[in-house]
Amino acid sequence: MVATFGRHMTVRDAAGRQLRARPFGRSLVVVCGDEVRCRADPLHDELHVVEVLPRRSALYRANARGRSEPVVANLTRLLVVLAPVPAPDLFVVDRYLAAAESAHVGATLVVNKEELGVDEELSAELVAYARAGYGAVHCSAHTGVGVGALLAALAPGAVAALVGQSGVGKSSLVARLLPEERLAIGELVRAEEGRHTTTAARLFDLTEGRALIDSPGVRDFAPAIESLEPRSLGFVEVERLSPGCRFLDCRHMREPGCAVRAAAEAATFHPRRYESYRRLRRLREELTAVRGPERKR
Ligand SMILES: Nc1nc2c(ncn2[C@@H]2O[C@H](COP(=O)(O)OP(=O)(O)OP(=O)(O)O)[C@@H](O)[C@H]2O)c(=O)[nH]1
Ligand SMILES: [Mg+2]
Ligand SMILES: [Zn+2]
Repeated sequence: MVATFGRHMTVRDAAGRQLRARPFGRSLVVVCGDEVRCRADPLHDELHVVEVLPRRSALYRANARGRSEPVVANLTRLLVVLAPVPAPDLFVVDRYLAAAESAHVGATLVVNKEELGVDEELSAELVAYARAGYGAVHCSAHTGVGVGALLAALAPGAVAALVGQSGVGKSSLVARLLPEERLAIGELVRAEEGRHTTTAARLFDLTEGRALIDSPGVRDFAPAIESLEPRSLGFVEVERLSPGCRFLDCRHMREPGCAVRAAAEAATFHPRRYESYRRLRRLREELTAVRGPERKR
């Protein structure tokens, strides 16, 4: 599955041909990156998607009704893009990182528009992410600085999804990274640049089997609560620190003997990241209360 436009989508067959398709039945949820089985529709010049093959990985968000919904599938890396402008919302960044960790998908921060300069405040935050273990690539889709490093951060065969706030330059980076022979698609992306925001996720092939999924920008991102790792909520620092907590079922909020809270008080766990964890924990508890107790998995 290469692209979706509402109920319309583009699929690609084994020979690399792109074909128009439409899901067969209302209940079939198909997202960019999905592998699907199709059947020809003899009446229309279109295919019917009849089955979505099991997903090896997926990023799930909570939709407006709080239900889990896939965003992209079969990704092997999440590229969380931010830039000096628009002003980054790091709580959104944290929630993407938490969703990726919970999905066992490695995440990399992409700091685009580097030629605009990163102020001290953002630099300090980036240091905190580096300490947590997240790699970051500084680049510019405009000057081309760092785009080689971004490509190098993707292993051959990697399927990387670009996510982040609207206007950080995801589509511009895709246009920069497309190999020469795909210039036609690149031109299409470039023509859109600056004027149109991306409205549908779309997959682009790079060299050596790498693929990039461009996705629409967001103002906010709420991960689906049932897909979050229940103990750490996908915060890698919490995963590392929690063996030191007094209670095995510590939620790392007010519990006595909590090693996570102690680390945040000592600032060895970045206090803003801890605040981010607490917000996500409260959100999860609110949603769980609304929807009733969790079912055992
Ligand atoms: N200065 C500067 N501007 C950039 C850079 N990359 C992109 N831009 C500009 O940022 C704006 C948004 O770029 P897009 O590539 O459309 O951003 P996007 O993340 O795809 O946005 P959505 O599709 O809405 O999510 C455009 O005006 C680009 O020209 C960069 O490296 N430096
Ligand atoms: Mg875009
Ligand atoms: Zn704890």
